Amino acid sequence: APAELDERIRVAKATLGERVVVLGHFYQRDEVVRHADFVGDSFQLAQATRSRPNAEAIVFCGVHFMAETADLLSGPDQAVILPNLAAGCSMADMADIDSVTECWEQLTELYGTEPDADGRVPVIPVTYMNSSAALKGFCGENGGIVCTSSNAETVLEWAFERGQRVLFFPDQHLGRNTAKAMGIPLERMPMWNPTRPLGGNTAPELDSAQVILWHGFCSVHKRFTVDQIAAARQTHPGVRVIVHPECPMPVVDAADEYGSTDYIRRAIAAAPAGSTFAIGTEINLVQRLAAEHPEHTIFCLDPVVCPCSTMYRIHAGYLAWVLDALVGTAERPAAVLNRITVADDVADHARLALERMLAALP
Ligand code: CIZ
Repeated sequence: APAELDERIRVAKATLGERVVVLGHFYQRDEVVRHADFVGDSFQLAQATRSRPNAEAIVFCGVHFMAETADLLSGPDQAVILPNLAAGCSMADMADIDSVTECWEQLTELYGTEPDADGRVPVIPVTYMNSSAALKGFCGENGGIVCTSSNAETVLEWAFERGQRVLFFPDQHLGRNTAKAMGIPLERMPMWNPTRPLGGNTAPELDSAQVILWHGFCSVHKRFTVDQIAAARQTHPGVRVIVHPECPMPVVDAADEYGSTDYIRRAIAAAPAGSTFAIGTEINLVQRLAAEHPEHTIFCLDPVVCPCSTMYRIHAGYLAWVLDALVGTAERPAAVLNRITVADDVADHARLALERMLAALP
């Protein structure tokens, strides 16, 4: 029963005290978020691990790549726990290390490895935070960098100072929307076609490419449409439409603004009371924002509920289970369940790519 689970979580957390920290992503269910010591986006949460260096266990209520990033940034003696190992990210899974390596080899064959007269290498790999540690490691090892939805433009500027072009993965929409906002024409951002045989990507558009996009997408954000925006404007004249940059380009173009989860939160918090917002992002977050801001009218652009189904795989039962295990009982010794670790050889390179991102920020 929900009340029982709530109580189990409270008791376990109180017993463990400072030994545990619970992190909750913005897209998590309310019954999970209410127990979080920190709530935030993936990167804010990974950084939050550093503010509790004495916690032996970090329970990450989010998805797999986020727990990996927390493991990269936390101390060596801290165990990062993902309450349900089935909580993955379908977008992150759309770029695997083997396919990206194969693409990289083909691009190297096509463009060579020699820097141009300004010292810029042929291609810089850029991975969105929503990717496996292996891909972050790939970027670290190959002169590349990580970005989040709030710093993608700054990171691409960093990349263009060092490279003639960028290979951007896994999210095509974040890559396209960001490159477009930087003035790069659409014909100079072709999509890599992983299904063509070797050499099949030597299409003319690759000759003039500035950003080579991967085919990944977020199954939640790709649901938003231009028609939904038109309907919101009709039913709520004066509505402010804000969408996430993981939405398709026509949707971003039709919105008033676009930005990361954190941008959306700050925009709503700064608006004069009585504002109306139609938001194109995950429903749990939109509903929470609506509850936190009764002074505004806030609704989700998609009238059919669009939760992040993999984030939903963490529910209060899993949280209670991993916390109870950390406490242990007289019969059952304390145990760390569902620990997420990144192998040392990958971790060093992945940290390098994350550090480059931090160094690139103003
Ligand atoms: O980075 C995150 O946590 C996600 C999924 C989106 C965002 O904009 O914060």
